[in-house]
Amino acid sequence: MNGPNSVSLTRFLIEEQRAKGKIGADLRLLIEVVARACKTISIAVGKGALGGVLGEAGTGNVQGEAQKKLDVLSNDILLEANEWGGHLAGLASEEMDHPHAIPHHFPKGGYLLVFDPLDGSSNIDVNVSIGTIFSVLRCPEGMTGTEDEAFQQPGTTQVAAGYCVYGPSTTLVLTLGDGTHAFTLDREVGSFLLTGRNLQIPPDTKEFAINMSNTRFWEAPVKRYIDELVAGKDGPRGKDFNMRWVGSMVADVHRIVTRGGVFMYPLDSKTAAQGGRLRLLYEANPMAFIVEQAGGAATTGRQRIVEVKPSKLHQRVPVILGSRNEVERVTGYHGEG
Ligand code: P6P
Repeated sequence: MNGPNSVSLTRFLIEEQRAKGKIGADLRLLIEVVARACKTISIAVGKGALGGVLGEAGTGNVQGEAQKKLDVLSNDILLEANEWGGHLAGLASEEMDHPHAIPHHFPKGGYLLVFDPLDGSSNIDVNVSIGTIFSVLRCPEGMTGTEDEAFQQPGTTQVAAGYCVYGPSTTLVLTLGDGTHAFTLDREVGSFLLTGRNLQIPPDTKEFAINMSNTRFWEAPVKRYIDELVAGKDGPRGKDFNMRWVGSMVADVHRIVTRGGVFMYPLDSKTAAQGGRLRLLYEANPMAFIVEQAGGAATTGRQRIVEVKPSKLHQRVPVILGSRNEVERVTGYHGEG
């Protein structure tokens, strides 16, 4: 609860700035504005069928996916929250074909915000956890922040990344490049309070997350790895494993950041033509930054996700992330061919 020893997100950011001088006023404002937008989204999500925001919006996005009303609403909330502050040069989103320019009557800043406003949309109408994922970049010299190319930076250049999971509690997980930290929304006060400092993902696990219905499409190294997990204690791993698949990356990653595990949406013959299923700039890169800062690992199966050089704004990549020893094992299998 919000007591004398509770640390709000604002206090955390100010104390980090005082101690390490790494969070200037613009970045602090950016994080606080995004957090405030997530509170607004949490309220809209929480209304469910009573809010008149479930179901399809009747529009489609650049991914060729039908947009849910909450997808569009969440996107608008994040745009409106971030336009006036003077901290951004531009914004990009899963729901927009190209970057959104800061309106001329507002000042511009040096950061770029790229986000998936509401990930896991297929779960919205069935009351399963969903979330917002965001990544903060610097606008490259000589660019305005409205070009696709301004956002096409490898994940190693991220200044900050986070997600907000709208579940039984609303929890913001954030990295500014110095550890991964969790803040839970105190709904009575309306503040995010620090509930986890320097989260550490256990290097080993007995829990894996993958959509098993894609088994027939997997590459051999993934098939080998999953077969070994399913073989359990009678197989080469000598221990039993458990499986979870929420169908909402934010929920699966939050479980892994909280108690360990490995999450996989690997390259398969179904998604090979697009390069994978999940989007690099606003799903894979922020989650990889968060996971690595919590001691985990994140690869495409063939390289660190954050070292992929983007060539398109909505580029897709394979994703294997979580407990380091498991990610290294399955990545090693890829290296063996
Ligand atoms: P599938 C949600 O649409 C998403 O982008 C991720 O959040 C989730 O992990 C994945 O797709 C689920 O994909 O193929 O299992 O429906």
